[in-house]
Amino acid sequence: MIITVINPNTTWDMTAAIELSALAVAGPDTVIRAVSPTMGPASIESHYDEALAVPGLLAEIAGGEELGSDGYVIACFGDPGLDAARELAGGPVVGIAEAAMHAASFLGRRFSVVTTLERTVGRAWDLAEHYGMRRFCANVHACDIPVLELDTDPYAIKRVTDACAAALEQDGSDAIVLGCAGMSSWCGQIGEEIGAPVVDGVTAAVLQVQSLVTMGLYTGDRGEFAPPPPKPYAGVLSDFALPVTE
Ligand code: 2AL
Repeated sequence: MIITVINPNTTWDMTAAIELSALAVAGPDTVIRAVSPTMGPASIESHYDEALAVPGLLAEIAGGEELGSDGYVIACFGDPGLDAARELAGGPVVGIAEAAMHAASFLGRRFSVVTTLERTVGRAWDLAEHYGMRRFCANVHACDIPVLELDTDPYAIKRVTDACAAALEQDGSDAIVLGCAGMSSWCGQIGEEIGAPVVDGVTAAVLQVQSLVTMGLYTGDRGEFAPPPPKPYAGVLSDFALPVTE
């Protein structure tokens, strides 16, 4: 099967790291296509970034459909464009926040989320609420590192590890959810250091999509998630108008 893993920001170094995490867990019959949009923000850490990442992300879903992709992962912790992606894709689409929170709910009574900037905390809470995960979520903590500095600041892993250890302690939680795809490669190391389960959404989502595809499951398209009705789109979005079928 082909799983397209979309890093919805346009930083390809980050996409390459996400690809390695995905490959580390993908089954022998799974091909990982790790992609980034050709347009959009370099990182996603505001509502504005998130909104403007979605057109490029949806173009990648459309491209994946043309190539016969069996399922998709949206590899950004805000799960941008998830519902719209489900309208476009034939196969299942899973966001890393929803996959990580669901996985963490199996690991104890409550989990703590450790995200990047303080301003992303509200979005993580909104998603926990939206997914019915709020009762499992003890708290959401920021480590105050911008997304792109995760890769350039040599102390970033130490700061994130310390934030995870402090979150466990303060919240009395059983597990940690990493709140950014850019933290994916640190998951095992942080888990060893803090002595608690640490969930990375990239691997959780890849395995979730792989399971759904293996089970022959896909987004139901009889109602809300049916293909969007075709109509003209104006201006720079004119290419996003869906063709009239039949
Ligand atoms: C993210 C993420 O996963 N990718 C990105 O660009 N921003 N998440 C975050 N909490 O900042």
